[in-house]
Amino acid sequence: MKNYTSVHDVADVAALVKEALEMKKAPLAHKELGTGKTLGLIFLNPSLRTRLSTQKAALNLGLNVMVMNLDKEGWALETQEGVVMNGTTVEHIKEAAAVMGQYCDILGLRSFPKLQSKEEDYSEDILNKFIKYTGVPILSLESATRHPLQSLADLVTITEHKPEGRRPKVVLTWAPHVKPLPQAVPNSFAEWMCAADVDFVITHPEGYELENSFTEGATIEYDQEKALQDADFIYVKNWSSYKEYGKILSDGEGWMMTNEKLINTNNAKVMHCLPVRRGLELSDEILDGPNSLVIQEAGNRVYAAQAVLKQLLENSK
Ligand code: AN0
Ligand code: CP
Repeated sequence: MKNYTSVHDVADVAALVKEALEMKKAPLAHKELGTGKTLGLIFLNPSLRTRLSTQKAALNLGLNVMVMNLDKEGWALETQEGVVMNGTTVEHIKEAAAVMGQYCDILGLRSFPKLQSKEEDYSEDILNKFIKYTGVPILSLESATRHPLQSLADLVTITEHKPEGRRPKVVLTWAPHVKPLPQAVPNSFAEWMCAADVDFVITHPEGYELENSFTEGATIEYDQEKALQDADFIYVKNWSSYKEYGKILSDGEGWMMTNEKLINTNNAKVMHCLPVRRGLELSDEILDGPNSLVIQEAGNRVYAAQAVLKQLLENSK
């Protein structure tokens, strides 16, 4: 593995999940692997889980870690080619990324979409420029279109909790939100589920279809009640429209996940990447009740990151 930006960078998904589960059993088993090496974590957007779990994973592997909130603590970045920098941007991404590559052996980057232009966001311009100019392996901490560390932790969590002896049914269900959110988490979850040994259904109101390439192999069911029938896992997430790019199309009344909706499921476990809006995306009763896996899921972010960092370190030896 050279970079970790999507499921397509993973040669063997099942083996990576197994590696993460082994890390969970013995977190310090490879504590010499990162000795003398440095991981840089660059944030252009806020984070709680990704920031802390990736630091913890790195420390478990003996890596040094440096964290920078580039949006607040760095110079204003220019990302366009060939511009005269006589405006507000102070430093070009070409130099900034190349300089960070001088200090780090692996660089993690969080860079959300702006949700203004589909073409700009889906070109993954900032992520690709980091890959081009740093000269070191890049670890996505959520990019414009994907969140692969989250998706790996999600698959690890499903693997731990799945029923014995049959393929689990996993349902991704859209939920309401007050702010237009990226499609990165659902895109990424969908492409990982399509690569995993699960029956995968996506449900959302009309107009919230994800970009096709992420959902190939999934069943799309617009009726949430039908979709949830016999589910083993329900993955709740809001996203803004891809078609009418970055827009909120309706208030989504009736789409919040509640205990009542679990009745025709297989006593489904409920997941969410967090942060979650209580009483809007998910009811309090679910989050505080026995079917919620959200805390275990967030806990698994450490071992997902650790399995990926281990592979990046081994491949760069
Ligand atoms: C972000 C998103 O939906 O992509 C980060 C989730 C991990 N969520 C919010 O901005 C609330
Ligand atoms: N789930 C997740 O990535 O959370 P943070 O945005 O807090 O890192």
